Amino acid sequence: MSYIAKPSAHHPALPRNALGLTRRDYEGSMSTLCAGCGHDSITAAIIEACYEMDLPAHRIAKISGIGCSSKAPTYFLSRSHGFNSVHGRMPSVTTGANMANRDLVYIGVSGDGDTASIGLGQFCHAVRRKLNMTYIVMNNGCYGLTKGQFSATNDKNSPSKKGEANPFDAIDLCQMAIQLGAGFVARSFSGDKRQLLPLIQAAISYKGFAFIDVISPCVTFNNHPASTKSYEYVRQHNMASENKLDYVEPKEEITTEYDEGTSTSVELHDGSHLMLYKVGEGHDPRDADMAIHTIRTNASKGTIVTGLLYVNEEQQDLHDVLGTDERPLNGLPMSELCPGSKALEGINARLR
Ligand SMILES: Cc1ncc(C[n+]2csc(CCOP(=O)(O)OP(=O)(O)O)c2C)c(N)n1
Ligand code: SF4
Repeated sequence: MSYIAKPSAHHPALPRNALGLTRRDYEGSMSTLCAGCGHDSITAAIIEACYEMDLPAHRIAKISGIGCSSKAPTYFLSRSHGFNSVHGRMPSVTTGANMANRDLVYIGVSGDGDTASIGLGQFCHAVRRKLNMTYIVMNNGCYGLTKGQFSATNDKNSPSKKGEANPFDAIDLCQMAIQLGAGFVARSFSGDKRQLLPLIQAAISYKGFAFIDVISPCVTFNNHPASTKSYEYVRQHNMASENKLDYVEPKEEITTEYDEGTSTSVELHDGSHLMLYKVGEGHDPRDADMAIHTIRTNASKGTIVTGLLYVNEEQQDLHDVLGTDERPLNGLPMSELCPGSKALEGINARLR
């Protein structure tokens, strides 16, 4: 309940990570979302990921738009920088923050309404600019906050709770992200923490644009048996339910315990690895065409492919592309930021 504050005291014997912090230190306020909302499970996975990666909370910036999903950052990482922006504008706010301070870890949280409708243009440009961020869409196929209207990711054959038909084809954000040049594209399910956790960890380690579309059922407006974004449907049609993913930090020894030909190891920019066990039959996540083909052929059979769909191990991020200074802009001294009136006169003279 929203009026119940979380107790600040916690058991002294709680396990601690390398920074001496407990999981509680990575939490936020008490959730005000409906009990059973998939978004809360994603919040739990983000908390676990940051705790396990020993991330200092003050080096993280969490940014969102508007929606139940965009409220979620309030419920994790209360010690981090946070900005709850305007509907669909999370990508541009994140771009500005990232340009000013490239040293922070950026976690963007959005909804399918926030990203696939009002924020679609912003999403496209963040992808093509290869912004170094983790972009998580909490995808429930509806506008939860405004009482369950269809969103643009709702499947055509998936009716509303009252049986109203959806006349439009869905936008598949993963396909779109791959086509626009995202370097890391994954799909998961809020009810599959075992899969979601290593994907979030790998996305945070990835340098460049990392996108995770998480099917996250809205228990209040879109969790009826006919909905393709319901717990029941996703559990029955999730192609990766037998798969296993492991995130291996750079400092840990990389061990292999899989059969040749059924798994692969993806190296991320910081030297960490994402170990993939049986990701579909013969699916190579380095092949963008194969990733799109896999998503499309399975979608036509009503199957949702989850796991790491595509990764570009060589991707440059926006700062590499623009050749910006290695140091964050907000750390440069005034003498470098302001070259002086002589330099300005030179620039003005060139424009005359
Ligand atoms: C400019 C603007 N237009 C419309 C709205 C109304 N509005 C608030 S949230 C929302 C959609 C939320 O859906 P989604 O992003 O999928 O998040 P969910 O609530 O389902 O998690 C809309 C249309 C708004 N807040 N601002
Ligand atoms: S309305 Fe739906 S999306 Fe919003 S909190 Fe409730 S269950 Fe979650």
